[in-house]
Amino acid sequence: MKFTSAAHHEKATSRIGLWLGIAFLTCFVTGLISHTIQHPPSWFFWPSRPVDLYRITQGVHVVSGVAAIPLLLAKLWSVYPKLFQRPLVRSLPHALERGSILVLSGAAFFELVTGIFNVAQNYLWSFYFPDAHYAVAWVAVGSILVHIAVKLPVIRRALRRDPLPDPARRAFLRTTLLASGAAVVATAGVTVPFLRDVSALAWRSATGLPVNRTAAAAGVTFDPAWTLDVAGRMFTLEQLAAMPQTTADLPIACVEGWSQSAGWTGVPIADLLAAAGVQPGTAVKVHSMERDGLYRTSVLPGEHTSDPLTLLALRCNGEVLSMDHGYPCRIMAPSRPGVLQTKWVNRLEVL
Ligand SMILES: Nc1nc2c(c(=O)[nH]1)N[C@H]1C(S)=C(S)[C@@H](COP(=O)(O)O)O[C@H]1N2
Ligand SMILES: [Mo]
Repeated sequence: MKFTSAAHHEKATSRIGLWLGIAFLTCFVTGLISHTIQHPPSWFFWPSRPVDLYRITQGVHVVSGVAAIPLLLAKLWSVYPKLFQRPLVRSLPHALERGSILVLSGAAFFELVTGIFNVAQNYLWSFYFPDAHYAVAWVAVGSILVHIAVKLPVIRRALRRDPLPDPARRAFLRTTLLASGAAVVATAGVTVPFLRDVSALAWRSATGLPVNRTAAAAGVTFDPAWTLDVAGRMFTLEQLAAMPQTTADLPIACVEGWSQSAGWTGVPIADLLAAAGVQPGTAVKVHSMERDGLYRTSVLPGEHTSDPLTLLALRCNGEVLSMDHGYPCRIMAPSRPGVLQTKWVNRLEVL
């Protein structure tokens, strides 16, 4: 392709840059939400309703990240001749501009590639994904801001409407949007129910409710002597099953991208805490039978323990829980990341 072609026009570049900026900002904000729910500072508040709230923010995170990949490729394609222009550095602003593009492209690639591999549950690296993905997100956003600041005059000129857009340029923009849309449709089925059948890459949720970490992988086995410790009071499985049960459609929304709803039945945590003499709305730490493993415990904030749909679930879709889904009981709370829906629970500790 010649460097003078439609793709390399500054208007095309700026238009794609604008879309890419919107996709990245959306991805960044929803990513921050996800990170903060999992590492909540004291001021943080996350509502337990609507039930699908976290499922939606995390779905938007994954979908906007996927949409950004073709946009990033098109953007790089549309500017690449410039990347080889000599001299490499002309002035301080020029050096800043070049440096920011280098950091920006590197960080953006890192985020999108690690994100996709995380969705595929394919960990080809040795670093801890959430920390690295979170840290590099700030680098990406910082360099985007520098890039926009440096390019503002060009962007302003370029984004002004022109009366007669050139057809080749429009075709390039259209192709870029189509590629982005196709990437979304191919993957969004992992989280958007009505796209499940058309998404080629939605293999995680193809058959029934996916399992993340099987009982075997977690080293958890059935223990006939199991009891549940609620703030020092013990409950047997028979006692739990004899308490009034609530059934609700609640999603598991995994940070790895998939989400799926099921009918969960169990004892509301609020009732359990009341039965153990604990004040309603108290935060509790949930412990599981898992010995090690990053997700063997989680914290249920007061907002969640007082919600009548926050369940200690004993059944899924009418059946007793399978070992892999957390037998004898697990947390199923509305608007909560999958990693915090702790399985194989044996203790609720008041915080
Ligand atoms: N004890 C324990 N609970 C856990 C996990 C775990 O590793 N250990 N994984 C979590 C993750 S990441 C998800 S997405 C959900 C998946 O639940 P499922 O396997 O029943 O679909 O369980 C959560 N509960
Ligand atoms: Mo998960």
